[in-house]
Amino acid sequence: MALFNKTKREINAKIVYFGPPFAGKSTSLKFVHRKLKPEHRSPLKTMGGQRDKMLFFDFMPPELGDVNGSRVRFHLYTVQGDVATPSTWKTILKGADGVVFVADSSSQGVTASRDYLEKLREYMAGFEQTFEMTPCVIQCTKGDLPEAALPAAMTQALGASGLTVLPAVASSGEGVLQALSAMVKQVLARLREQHFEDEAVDPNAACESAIGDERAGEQPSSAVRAPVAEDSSEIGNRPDEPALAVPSLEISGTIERSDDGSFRIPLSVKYGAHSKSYCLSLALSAVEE
Ligand SMILES: Nc1nc2c(ncn2[C@@H]2O[C@H](COP(=O)(O)OP(=O)(O)OP(=O)(O)O)[C@@H](O)[C@H]2O)c(=O)[nH]1
Ligand SMILES: [Mg+2]
Repeated sequence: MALFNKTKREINAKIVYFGPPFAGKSTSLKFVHRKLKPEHRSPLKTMGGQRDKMLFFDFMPPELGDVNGSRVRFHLYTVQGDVATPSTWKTILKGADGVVFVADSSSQGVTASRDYLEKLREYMAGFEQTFEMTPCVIQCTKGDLPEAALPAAMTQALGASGLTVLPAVASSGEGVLQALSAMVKQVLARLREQHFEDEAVDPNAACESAIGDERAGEQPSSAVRAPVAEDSSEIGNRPDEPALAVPSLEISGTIERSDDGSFRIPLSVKYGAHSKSYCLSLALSAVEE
């Protein structure tokens, strides 16, 4: 769910690139990063160990305009590596405002893509989310390979009718920005329904206008947020709150260890007169010195 930073008048929306191993998730994310003007995006960052390495950055093209007086920053995430565990994916997917499902449309990739779309539905159901609530755009990669399935065939094979299904070649970048643009458009439509009813923005401008010279050097930009709790959008988003109230955070119970080895830390977030409970899942992996 989008986070609203009232002080900065910024809406932070999270988009996750999800899909089967080797479908082209990392290639797509890196392509988007290269194509954005450096002044509009953060550096590309990685976090985590050998197994579940997260790849992420954020961007905020000025041409997108205001949403009810606030600017929208999009945070893009994926997990790198074919061994990402369900708990890693669930952590990343939690609180997502949209998912770009990177499907592999090569003849060997269709079955895995169908299975992973099913997994995605399952994970989202665990957060009580559906594709009606959290939009999903399907980017069919490897369209350059012989015998690759066309989007219509992928829609049928994946059981994805009702979703936007677009062709792409991640390795050349063809179709990658179009898929992101469709995603951004759907996320903005949801934001508008949820919180912001009278903004006038051009969602198509979000990606296209931010395309820059990929040879340009990186500029420092704003911090990238970590994956956020599912309904943290409520924090600081109430019209009756004083603008300068500062949220406080405390551990509200006993830290437990889950079956998958991660730690579950119960947290209480207080904001003005409001209080909300969260659970932080923390997976630790050793870093070789
Ligand atoms: N021909 C072709 N190759 C692609 C395409 N997209 C990705 N690849 C290649 O497929 C391989 C896997 O791409 P990645 O971007 O690493 O895939 P991924 O989904 O991030 O994979 P994991 O992180 O391992 O799950 C790389 O060798 C890419 O160059 C495409 O559209 N066409
Ligand atoms: Mg990858």
